[in-house]
Amino acid sequence: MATSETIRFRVEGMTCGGCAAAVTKVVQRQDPGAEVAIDLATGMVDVRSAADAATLAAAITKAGYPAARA
Ligand SMILES: [Cu+2]
Repeated sequence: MATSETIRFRVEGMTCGGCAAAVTKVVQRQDPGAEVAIDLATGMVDVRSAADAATLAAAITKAGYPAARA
């Protein structure tokens, strides 16, 4: 298993706790053990996970929140 690392994403379109919860759920669908820290004010999302960064960004984007590695 790959080593967990913290990956930072800049995510657009998150406006409230519901959005943050949705993004968290999307990440944890990719990796149930992922730790997700979201700063709504800046749109920054830190994910501690062994999942692939590009895969996570694509999943978040597909859920309606355009995401790119920060
Ligand atoms: Cu919201």
